Amino acid sequence: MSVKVVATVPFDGQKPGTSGLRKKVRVFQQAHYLENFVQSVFDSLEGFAGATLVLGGDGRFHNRVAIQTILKMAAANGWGRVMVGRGGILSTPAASCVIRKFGTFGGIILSASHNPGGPDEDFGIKYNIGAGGPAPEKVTEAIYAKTRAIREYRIADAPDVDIDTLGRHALAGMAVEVFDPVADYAELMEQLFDFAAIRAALAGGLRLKFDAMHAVTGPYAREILEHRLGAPAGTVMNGEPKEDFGRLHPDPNLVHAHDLVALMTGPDAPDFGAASDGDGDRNMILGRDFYVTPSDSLAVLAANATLCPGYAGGLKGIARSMPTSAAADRVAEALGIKCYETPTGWKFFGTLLDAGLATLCGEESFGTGSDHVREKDGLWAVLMWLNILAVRRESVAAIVGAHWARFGRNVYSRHDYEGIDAAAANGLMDHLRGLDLAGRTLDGFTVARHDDFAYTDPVDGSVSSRQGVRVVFADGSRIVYRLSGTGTEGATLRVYIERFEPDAARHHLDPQVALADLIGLARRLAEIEARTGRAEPSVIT
Ligand code: VG1
Ligand code: CO
Repeated sequence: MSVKVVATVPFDGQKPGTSGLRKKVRVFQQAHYLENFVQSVFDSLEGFAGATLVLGGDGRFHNRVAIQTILKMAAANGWGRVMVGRGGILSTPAASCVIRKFGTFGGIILSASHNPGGPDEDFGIKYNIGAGGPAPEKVTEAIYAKTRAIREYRIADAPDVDIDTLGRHALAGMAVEVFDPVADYAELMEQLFDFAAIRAALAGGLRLKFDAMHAVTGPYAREILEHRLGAPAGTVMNGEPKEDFGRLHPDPNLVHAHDLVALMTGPDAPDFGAASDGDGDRNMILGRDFYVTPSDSLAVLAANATLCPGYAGGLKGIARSMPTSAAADRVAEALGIKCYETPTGWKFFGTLLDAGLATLCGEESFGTGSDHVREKDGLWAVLMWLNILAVRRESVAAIVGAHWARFGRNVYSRHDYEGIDAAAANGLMDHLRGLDLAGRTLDGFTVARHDDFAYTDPVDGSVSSRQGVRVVFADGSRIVYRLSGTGTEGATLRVYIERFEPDAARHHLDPQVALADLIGLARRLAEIEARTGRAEPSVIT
């Protein structure tokens, strides 16, 4: 094999964020940029000689180019085999599934998830460990340290591999196995959920629509929903993965999934609607003219999990990210199990899942999942909802309404201020940290606690600090502020507002109305308009 050793110098800012390294495509297109990062990943790992790596991405612009580069670098660095999803396609949860099923050393996922794609948009890369989950912070820190010291990388001098033909190919002495990215994942879903019951419900008139947003879940949803479950052709909309996601913003929320939302709120709406993001790990759940917040979705899934064959034995525990509402905590309490509170990002759930402390996990950012893989999983959540609908034979709104009536409602909203000036955003966070709020009463709310969330992992003892400023009031209401770690332009401020409402007569109020006083307080406390120039958030979920 002919290996080139290429001299290079470090790039600034190759620090993985909430979920891998995300930058503009143009940044990744610079000579040596991707190579530096990939070599740094390999240099931070030990013992992979001859081992297998899983590789794939969400199909966005630059995916194919990056895959060829990574294959040649893997060969030159001594990997034994790389398993590549056909066409370079592999959803994030399917990558986790395949890493676990075949016991591979790890995997590389190419995605900027919910960020737009195309030559002027975003690209991303992240490394997943052998357990199938995102690299924990100690690994991402080691990778970052390598990026700052890198002097050379290794790459095979070989022609491109045909990644569109299934089967085994040779690349400079390494095996490249092109596999069907859907089959193993679909098989796992069949083990967890009652496909016969869902099929019967669909045949009996349950109508659904799934918006793949021209991203990676199209082929998965068609195979599972239309072929295996018998939903009519056309159930999956925007089902062709496109390099620019058809110029859509592949973020399944009320703003960006507007076609689906219009359908679900229009005349003759289906019973159930759902959407997923760029790389297939997020989900949005809708009923007929009804939006299920991700925090509520986690709680409802937890309360109904035993209706699904894969969870019939009950849950070991639940885990949620700190900004996620406490709705799941109430279910955990009723079930007599623990609810863990972690920092934002799926990488923090891995140790809890591996140790058997939690079965279900969720984030307010449209992420839900379980111990079946080590990533959040969009289609999994859709199937779990379908399984529950098939058994309960009630509408989405009725199921959520009954849930609130039993547990009370954690009224919740997130306000995002996207693309604001980074220095202003950091100044705002410093201002919030510096306030002296404990014990004070603001607009009638008494502050019980004011801190910057820090987390000690109960399994491995690792500590993560500065994970979000919390202002918690005596009645349990709270405001949380943090800056996004997935954006590529300026900064994004996220404000999370929550209040517990036990009174069923008030459960059907619009959260923006029910939370209006806290929303106003949140803006004033952080001086959002004065510091960012924004009077209103860009996205409300
Ligand atoms: C956001 C979400 C976080 C999620 C992360 C990755 O991070 O808030 O909950 O885990 O995206 O999701 P941030 O740092 O921008 O708030 V995905 O689907 O983009 O991989
Ligand atoms: Co995603």
